Amino acid sequence: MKCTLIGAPVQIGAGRLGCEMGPSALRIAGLASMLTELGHEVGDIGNVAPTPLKPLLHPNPAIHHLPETVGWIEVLEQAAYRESEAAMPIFLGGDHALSAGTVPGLARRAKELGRPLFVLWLDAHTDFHTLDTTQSGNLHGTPVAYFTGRSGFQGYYPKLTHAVDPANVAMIGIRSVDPAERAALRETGITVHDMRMIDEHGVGVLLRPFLEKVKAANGLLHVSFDVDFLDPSIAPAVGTTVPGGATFREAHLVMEMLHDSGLVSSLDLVELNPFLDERGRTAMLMADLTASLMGRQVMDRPTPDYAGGIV
Ligand code: EXY
Ligand code: MN
Ligand code: MN
Ligand code: MN
Repeated sequence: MKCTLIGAPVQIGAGRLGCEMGPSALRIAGLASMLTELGHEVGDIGNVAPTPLKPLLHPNPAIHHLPETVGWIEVLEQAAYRESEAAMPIFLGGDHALSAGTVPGLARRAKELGRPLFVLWLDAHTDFHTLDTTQSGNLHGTPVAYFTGRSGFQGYYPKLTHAVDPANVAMIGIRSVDPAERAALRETGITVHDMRMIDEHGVGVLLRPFLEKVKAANGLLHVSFDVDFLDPSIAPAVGTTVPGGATFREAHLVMEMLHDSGLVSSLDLVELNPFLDERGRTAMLMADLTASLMGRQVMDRPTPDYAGGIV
């Protein structure tokens, strides 16, 4: 499959700096060569830059970096629409505010193809705040609210011409939701599988019906993968860690099932903060999980360096 890496070094949506280094860390982790070894034709357009800043001021005093965030959303909506014409776009983040750009651009492409866009949100958080409800003012907590058409963004974020139907969104890994988000989520058809559900039923049982729904609708599936979906013990390089996340095998099972479904048409890899990593192990895990998404089988995994220990 043809896929294109698109660097999106957005960091001002997060509460702490560092995601700007995410695209480089994912490239250094060897993502492109891992995908090439799987037989994919991998392109890399480098990093995009935000469109020129507009003077924007929102009454919520907590909000910061609104003009720059809007600049990223605009450029990423254009990039997602453009790059999805001939290849599978893989966005290298950058914080999760970038998905406020990628998802609408992909929804525009899907509309042109006459197919609905579905979104699988792998995250500890629901990212369902509006500009009025966010208390942290960190705009990486808003993308799902924006691209599913919640009010409160008009006049600030770009006009949403292609929204995603909330019924086409499923979230897995949720374990940190603010009261305003919880109240709003109840009003929508978004499927939320929190970690309790995963513990009780297993991630495979929860993911399968969603994949069947996408297939039945002849949909395109966008996967938005936030590092903090994973348990902090295996993925420390993220600024919003929440204990009790997905294990190594739960995460790989999700990716293996997604590959087998043949439904995935685009991917965001977000919230990697290399400043918080330990010798690049989180970046390498994200690349490893992407390889599973792109077809690497468990039986084909490289043998660990057993000789690296005491002989
Ligand atoms: N809900 C909290 C807030 O709005 O600040 C935490 C958001 C974390 C968002 C990260 C990207 O997933
Ligand atoms: Mn900030
Ligand atoms: Mn997120
Ligand atoms: Mn998160």
